Amino acid sequence: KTYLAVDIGGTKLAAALISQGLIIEREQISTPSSQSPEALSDALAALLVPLAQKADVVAVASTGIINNGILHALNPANLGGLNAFPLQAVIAEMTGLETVVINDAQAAAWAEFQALEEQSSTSMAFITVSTGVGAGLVNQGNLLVGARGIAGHAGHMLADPTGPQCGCGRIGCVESIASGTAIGREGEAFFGKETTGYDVYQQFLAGNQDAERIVRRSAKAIANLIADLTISLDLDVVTLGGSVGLAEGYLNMVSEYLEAQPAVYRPKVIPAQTGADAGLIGVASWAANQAT
Ligand code: BMX
Ligand code: ZN
Repeated sequence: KTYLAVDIGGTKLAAALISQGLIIEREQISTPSSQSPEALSDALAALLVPLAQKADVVAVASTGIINNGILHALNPANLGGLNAFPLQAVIAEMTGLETVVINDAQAAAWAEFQALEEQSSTSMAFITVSTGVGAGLVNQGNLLVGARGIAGHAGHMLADPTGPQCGCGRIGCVESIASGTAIGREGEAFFGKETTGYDVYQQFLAGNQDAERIVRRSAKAIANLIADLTISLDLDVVTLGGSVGLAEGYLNMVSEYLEAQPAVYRPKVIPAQTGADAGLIGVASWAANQAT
């Protein structure tokens, strides 16, 4: 079968035709900045309708909680304010094809798991530190999706009860402290309005101490998240991805904070292997697995 894989993120919409696990054609557009349901539908139609003619099944990985095919943003700020969208029905209607949908980090986790040398009964978490903090969990070879699609939203576990309010409404989530968005917001006090996470990271690499404090706070929260997931899920390995997760020196800093924990909290931590197409490849492979 040929899969039309789709990745819906806060900044880009990507689509690819995938056959036998290989990408044969790939297209990408920006996520419309006005995140009205109509703008998203129109952008998806422009991207997907031409490719759908060459596909048998549509497999979608999207940011947000995917509950029975409906996208609910946990943190609507990551999607320009959009908080509910009937993703599966809209795409099935516009393509005329069977359509399956899971969360983007869940999909990427599945791709990362396939890329591991040792699989069978391995337990793995993939953590992405980017616009938000997402995670996907594989428990002894099985991807955890959850009855409501929530499984793996570990970016919303508690990092600091005195921390900022997260876009999800809770106080002190990991995402509110560690994400690229959070790093940028913290940086505004030192580097001016509209400072991005990227800007702060560059300042950190250039030796600025305020930037270093902000980046370290993020890395420490991710190290604690890894420890918490390891003690609850008996993890063998954690793969770290996302633009912040893969930034120069970040993984080393996370490892440094993990080293301070007792051994039982420390899994093997490696950089994500599958790169920018993890969501696309992972969701196509997951859809193929569902069918068998
Ligand atoms: C947020 C949440 C997750 C997502 C994660 C990473 C929304 C819209 N998204 O925690 O579902 O997996 O961000 O998303 O609530 P990314 O876009 O940063 O990769
Ligand atoms: Zn939150």
